[in-house]
Amino acid sequence: MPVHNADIAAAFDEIADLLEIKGENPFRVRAYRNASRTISDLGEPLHERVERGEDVVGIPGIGKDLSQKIGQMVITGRIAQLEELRASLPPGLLEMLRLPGLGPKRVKILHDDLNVRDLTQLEKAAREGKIREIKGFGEKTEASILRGIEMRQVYAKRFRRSAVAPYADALVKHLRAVPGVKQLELAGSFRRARETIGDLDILVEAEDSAAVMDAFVAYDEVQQVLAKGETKASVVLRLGLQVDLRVVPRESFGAALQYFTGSKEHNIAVRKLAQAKGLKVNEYGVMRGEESVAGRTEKDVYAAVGLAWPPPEIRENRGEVELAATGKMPKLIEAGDIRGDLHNHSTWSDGANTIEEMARAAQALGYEYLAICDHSKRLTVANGLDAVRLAKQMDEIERLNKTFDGFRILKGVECDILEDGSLDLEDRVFEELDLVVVSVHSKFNLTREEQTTRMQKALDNPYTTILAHPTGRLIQEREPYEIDIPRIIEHARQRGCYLELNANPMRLDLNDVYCQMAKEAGVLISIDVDGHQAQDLGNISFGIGQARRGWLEKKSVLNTRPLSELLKLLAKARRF
Ligand code: DGT
Ligand code: CA
Ligand code: CA
Ligand code: ZN
Repeated sequence: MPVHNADIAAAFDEIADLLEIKGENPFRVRAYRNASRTISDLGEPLHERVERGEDVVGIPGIGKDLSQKIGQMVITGRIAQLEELRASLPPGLLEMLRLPGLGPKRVKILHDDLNVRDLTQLEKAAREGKIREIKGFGEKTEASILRGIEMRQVYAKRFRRSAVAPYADALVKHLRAVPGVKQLELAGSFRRARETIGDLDILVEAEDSAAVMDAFVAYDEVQQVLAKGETKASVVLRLGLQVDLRVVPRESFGAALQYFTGSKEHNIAVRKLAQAKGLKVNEYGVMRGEESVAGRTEKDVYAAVGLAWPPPEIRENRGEVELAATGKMPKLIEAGDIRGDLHNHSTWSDGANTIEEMARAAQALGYEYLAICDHSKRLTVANGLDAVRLAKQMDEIERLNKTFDGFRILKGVECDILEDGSLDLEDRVFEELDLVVVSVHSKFNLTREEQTTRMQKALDNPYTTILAHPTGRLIQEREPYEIDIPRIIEHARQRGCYLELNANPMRLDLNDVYCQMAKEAGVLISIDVDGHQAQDLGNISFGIGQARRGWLEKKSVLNTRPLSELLKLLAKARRF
């Protein structure tokens, strides 16, 4: 795995944070921050330069010292100075740094003024009302620190789906290779495509159960074996994730898969229905008295209870059992239904690839279109575009479009929503664009009423096409801001514009429940990766998983439309 520019940038940012906590020379701190920004904006992968034996001195802001550190990082994957810095500070301070709203400056003050060295001491100080006494902190900060600590403890129990997925794939491959394995399925929340995973559940049918158990506990990534029996074992992987494995007989495989896929609430509803018919459903089969009437496949199990087969993603007891009883099921959207992506960045703002590279990558996926929506000027940290640069970018897109066949780059912008709900660029700038994506990147702590009104006002702009990442949450890192999404959905319906399901696996915003709500209201959803590099286009699978959990069908999604139809729908969202 090569070291990406983003990794180097992150390392430099961390060095800057740690130096700042230590109270080092602010110019030195700034040098690392600037270098980090330069590197993330750089089109060219630095590891290639280093591998060619070239020097990186000469890139603005990268002198001899930083250049050496880049070389070290590319070759060894680490920077010695960063590791020394980490070791020289109480590890608790680094945890404090990760709380929302606590930057290095504030962590340093807390450490110096209150001698707080970790989250436990920080929580104690907050509970004792000591933090509000510090100049510049106040009651609101104190409360938000307490809330942040509380959420950390909640987050620690679960993993983001995207963090689990590569481990799940590798483990599945390892187990499938065990001789005698007939069937293998991932069950539980992972199969239901939940955005976070508590533990991973695996079901296997095998000729030789002992061989599967042995291979499982001997797996490379296993850190600890919690239990190992004849047909059941549990381990903890190095990343801290628990995995439960069960070997089940062929005639029960479907029943076990149904049972261990869950959700618990779904299963309870299914069992209740079965009971009314004099049947019992358990992990071994569907039983009438002592006799098993189904169990080999999941479809058989549902059919025996009089239900259509519900896709795993909607098994949350949100209406699917009642609907399945009528023999119907929604035809959920699939990855192949997506015809293009409507929210992507390029080297013009904070993306790592050029417009052309992004477009070629999209075309290679079989897409018909890709919208370039770089940030607007207020986002200076992301090198946001003003009217002049946006006009130049449009020229480039027109020039590039002449070189493509059967594929179109759409002209867009991700325009910042200002505090009062107005947009960061003047309306006339939007005139020539195909679409205007709007989103919030600041003022997350407004009241619910203020935030909702702000967003409504942004939707009211006659050029607004899509509201991106509407709740601003970062899974396992930042809670959504206070906002009344049902009201936003209703407003989007009246206004005739669209809402995004951001497919970045950190965001998945809108969430499943809100997607379902939007579908019922008839508001089209745009599923977009918000790509900052070509490989991000692959994140669409996470978006599809969440969309399916939200009951979305092909027709509920804007970017399943062929280009000609899409252009009509984009134009239709304009109001003047
Ligand atoms: P997770 O691991 O927290 O992300 O969520 P799940 O849904 O994977 O839950 P898990 O691993 O505890 O159990 C997997 C499935 O097995 C669950 O969705 C339903 C079923 N199951 C487990 N324990 C029970 C139980 O006590 N009662 C019922 N009805 N089902 C259970
Ligand atoms: Ca589980
Ligand atoms: Ca489990
Ligand atoms: Zn974006």
